[in-house]
Amino acid sequence: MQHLPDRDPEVAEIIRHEEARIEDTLDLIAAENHAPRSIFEAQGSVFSTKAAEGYPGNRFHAGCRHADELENLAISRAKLLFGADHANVQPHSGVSANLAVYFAVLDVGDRILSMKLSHGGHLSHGDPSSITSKCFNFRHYGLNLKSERIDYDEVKDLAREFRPHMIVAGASSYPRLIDYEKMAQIASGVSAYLLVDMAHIAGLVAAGMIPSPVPFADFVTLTTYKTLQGGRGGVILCRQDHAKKISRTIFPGVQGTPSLNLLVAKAVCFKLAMEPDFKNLQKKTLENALVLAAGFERKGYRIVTGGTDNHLILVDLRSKDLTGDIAEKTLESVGIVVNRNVIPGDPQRPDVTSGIRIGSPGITSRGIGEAEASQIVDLADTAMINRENDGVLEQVSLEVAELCRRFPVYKP
Ligand code: DSN
Repeated sequence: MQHLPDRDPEVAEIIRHEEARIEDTLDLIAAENHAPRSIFEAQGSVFSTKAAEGYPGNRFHAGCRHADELENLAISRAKLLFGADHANVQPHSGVSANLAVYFAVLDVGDRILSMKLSHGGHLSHGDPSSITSKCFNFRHYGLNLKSERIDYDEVKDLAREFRPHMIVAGASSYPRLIDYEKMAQIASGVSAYLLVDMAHIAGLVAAGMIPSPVPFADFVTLTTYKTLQGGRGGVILCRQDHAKKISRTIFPGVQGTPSLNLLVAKAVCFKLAMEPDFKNLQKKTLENALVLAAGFERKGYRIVTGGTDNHLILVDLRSKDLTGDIAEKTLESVGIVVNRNVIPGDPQRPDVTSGIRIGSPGITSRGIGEAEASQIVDLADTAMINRENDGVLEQVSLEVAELCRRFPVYKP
């Protein structure tokens, strides 16, 4: 920071504290990651103030020559990265992207079938607390409570009964792969559109580490700051025949001028995601997730679905007489950052929960490998079972701090 400390020391100080928090803690929040500095430079560029309503070649503000170049570049990179016919890179967020898809091809009151939030879905997939549920008529499929996996026969039966206009696949806390081909068959059987929300797993898909929904879905939405390791923002991928409707729904439908500074970061993120280092990072992200799952299982925790195929695990804490809220607070007190999370069929309230969700992207991005991931399990377990023992918690904090020092997020 060259200018902010003079102009606004108070805010500069808060930013410094956040930088220190990031360096000094282990980020195991599955929805987060550490972006390279080039992403922050892109986000903080002069594009921050440009108004550019519309699309390249057809703007409602003058002076958009470079904005057009930038957006065209981001679009072509997104299409290449994901093998998509069309990309809209303007959504401010994943929720904006999902809203735009719903409104592009559905009428208010139309029926949508999606995974329920308490089984791993997302707020914007029609949770009663989300505006999406006020506009559309949602019904939800859950997981089979025995296998804790999607029961495609149940989804098919529900689809036949409910006759949705759209089916949504994708989740924010589902540790397994989704069979997009099956979902597409179910959708096509009832003449419904298929939307896949791959916000969490976009980086793994981009690197070819797990199957892509793009060949099977009418629409794919994603965010760029999770496994994809870019800055904030959303993207919609779709078939060419839906492109015009999506464009109109994003602008002027649900957004005004795009956040061009975020769009610069998206362009950079797509380029970085095509490089061999990124592929390697995503591979290690999967490997670390497996180590975390096996480690917690060895310590006597139940892992929802018995393991993971992606970057996250859901740990059922009940065998340790623990709830998610207490585990989250205890772990944060020693520098391990996770979030409490409901598990399928959770008897606890959503603000208490019986589980924690743990993701491997953040630790992997700072260079942590399998040996240290295993050490993190030991440290987390020691903290949770000794949560009332200040001496043990102090010792765990010191070991977490040492790990953070050995694996800096941002090299000096
Ligand atoms: N979707 C939220 C999550 O998974 O935590 C954050 O974007």
